[in-house]
Amino acid sequence: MAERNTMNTAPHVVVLAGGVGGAKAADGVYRLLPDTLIVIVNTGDDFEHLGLPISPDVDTVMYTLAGLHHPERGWGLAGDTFHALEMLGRYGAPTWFQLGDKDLATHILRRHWRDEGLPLSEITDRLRRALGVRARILPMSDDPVRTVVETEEGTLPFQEYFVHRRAEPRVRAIRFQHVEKARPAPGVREAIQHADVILLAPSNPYLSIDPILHVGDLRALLRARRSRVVAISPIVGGKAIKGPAAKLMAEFGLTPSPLAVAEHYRDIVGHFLLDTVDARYADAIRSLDMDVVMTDTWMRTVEDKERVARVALSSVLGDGWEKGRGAGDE
Ligand code: FO1
Repeated sequence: MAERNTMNTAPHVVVLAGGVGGAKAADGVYRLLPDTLIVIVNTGDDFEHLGLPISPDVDTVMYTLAGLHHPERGWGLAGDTFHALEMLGRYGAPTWFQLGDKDLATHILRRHWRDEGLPLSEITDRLRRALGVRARILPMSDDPVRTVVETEEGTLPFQEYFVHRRAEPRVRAIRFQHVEKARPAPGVREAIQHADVILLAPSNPYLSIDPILHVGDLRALLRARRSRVVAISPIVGGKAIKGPAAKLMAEFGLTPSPLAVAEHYRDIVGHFLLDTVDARYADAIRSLDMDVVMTDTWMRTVEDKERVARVALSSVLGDGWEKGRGAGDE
């Protein structure tokens, strides 16, 4: 059942996001609620490369909300060039991680501010404000958490596995180094505690959302707010929308399906947004005590993103929230 919405003000929405899929879902909400959205972003993918601190998912979300993202790749900046990368290659430096010329400015400034002692959350806030992004973007933690992937070919740091090795090695396990010491970044716990809706973006559950859930007591906080949490399936028609989620599920001995995603989230999610092509899973997901809503979840256009966001928010708030009065007032 959707929550009764008796709010007269814009709902406060938190999106838990990884990279490109997370950015798309956040962008849909941003277009509806630019001033009350808070995006909590995975930083397990962060790494230091050529001396620069790279936060790929934070940047992907930030560039997307700023309307600056590369439209096809999803990561990096539209219209960027790679002259610096070419020069690095001439020096024999590694070029497998494609840092664009404009993108480099972000990493250079982040390096500068890190060296001055600023935490990632403060740096991210400065960057997003400078780019005109009205929503808050919170890294999950200011403490370093590093995703490492145990593969049949040995242990690989996340970007080695994901970008350099194109997610090809078979995965045995995923670990989040240092997560036991990581504290949620300022504002993260409060955002989850006070949100009217918490949206789990269709990001990779194992590589992008799990790192966030492992920080401090965040999973327990979400469990306590389960009736406010809605997840969008990243698996549609047996395939991942993007990236290796379906391949990973198979390697973990699971059938890639929205049901496997729902089972993974069963303790924290009360509402599940299922693609219409996967309607046959609706009853099984309902039996996990989740409310199921169906729509076309493929987000190709701005209109798609807005529509998916609207359906997700309505699943928790009920219809009518956009008019500033809730279904419960009628
Ligand atoms: N992804 C790639 O597949 N290849 C790249 O060369 C690459 C460079 C890159 C540079 C900056 C940035 O912010 C992201 C970049 N990504 C690249 C994306 C990124 O590494 C992954 O998509 C995420 O970590 C997974 O969410």
